[in-house]
Amino acid sequence: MSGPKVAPSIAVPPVTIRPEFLEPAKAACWLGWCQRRLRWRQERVRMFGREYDCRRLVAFAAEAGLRYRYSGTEHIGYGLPRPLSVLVKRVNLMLGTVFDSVLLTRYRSGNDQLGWHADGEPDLGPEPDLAVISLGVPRTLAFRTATKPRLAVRYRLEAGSLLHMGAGTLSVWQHSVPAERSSGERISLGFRQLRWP
Ligand SMILES: O=C(O)CCC(=O)C(=O)O
Repeated sequence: MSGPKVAPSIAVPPVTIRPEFLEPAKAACWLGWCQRRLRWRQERVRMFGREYDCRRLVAFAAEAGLRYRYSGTEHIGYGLPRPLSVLVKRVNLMLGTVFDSVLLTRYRSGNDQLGWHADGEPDLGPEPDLAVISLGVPRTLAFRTATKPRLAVRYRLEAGSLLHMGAGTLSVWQHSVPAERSSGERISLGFRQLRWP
């Protein structure tokens, strides 16, 4: 005899998306501001005994004195530029978060990409939150469970959208931005909390 039937659940990451957090004209202004006003850095990765340029550029801004370390890279905060600090406050107000830093990732074309990761660095605390504003051309943000059997979900992120990976997402789900056939540029602003009480 078989037991009671349980309806299969569709597991998806606890992610919320606000598609027009920034209206289109504002998102375009932000794209220009980020391109012109930030200091973009080429990171390097070591694989099989050789060093390569990562297929993306990054920029970092945080409240003074904050430090963010991952995969051999260290970023130090020297204060948030005023427009970014206003944006951080707006995101915090909307999401009830206490983000104090932004790691920006610049995908110069569809050839630039970001591999699977879960932002598990100790500087982000025990249960990190992460929110992402997208600017420029749409790109896919892919999620998969860290353990097998793997579940996978993909979101197409348009300019101006705000995606929030709520608490618990990063401990179960990895994410990536796969390469694709597209020629335009995308910049993502990844909001993080580095100061812990
Ligand atoms: O570019 C994106 O949308 C993802 C950024 C990201 O994965 C991160 O900041 O950890």
